[in-house]
Amino acid sequence: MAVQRTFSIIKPDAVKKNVIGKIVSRFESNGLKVVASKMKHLSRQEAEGFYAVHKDRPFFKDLVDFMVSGPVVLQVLEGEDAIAKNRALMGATDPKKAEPGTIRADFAESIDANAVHGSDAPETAAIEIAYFFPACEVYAGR
Ligand code: IDP
Repeated sequence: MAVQRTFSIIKPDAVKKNVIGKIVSRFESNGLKVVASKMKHLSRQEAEGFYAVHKDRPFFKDLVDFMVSGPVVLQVLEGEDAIAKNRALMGATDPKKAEPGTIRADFAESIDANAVHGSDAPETAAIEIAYFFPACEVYAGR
């Protein structure tokens, strides 16, 4: 499997819980390297644009309200099979269904406040990375 990049968000609930380091440590100890990182309080427009694919879903407004409720950590992770690896480390969307030992099982409260986002495919990873990071802020191959 080739080296890939994926986009990660540590969501407002996990930032409020003070577990940024614990989550990043899971990435690093599982072969994912942080190649871009910044903390940001998303505007409503940024959150709506990021989750535009869900705009017709009943949970869209709650999702956007939650994503603008506090600062988040935006990151690009790089490594072998990074997209699937990150999704495995995150666990299922609903923390009640997430495997023990996954980030969501350990740090998330609910399907709304579920600690992390991770890209689900190479195409979405490329779009999501470019949405928040200009190429000059991604330190690949360091
Ligand atoms: P993912 O984050 O595991 O990829 P998606 O289906 O892409 O899950 O959904 C994006 C986000 O929308 C989820 O992480 C979660 O915060 C929220 N979400 C998804 N489904 C529901 C739901 O049924 N109720 C409330 N929020 C949801």
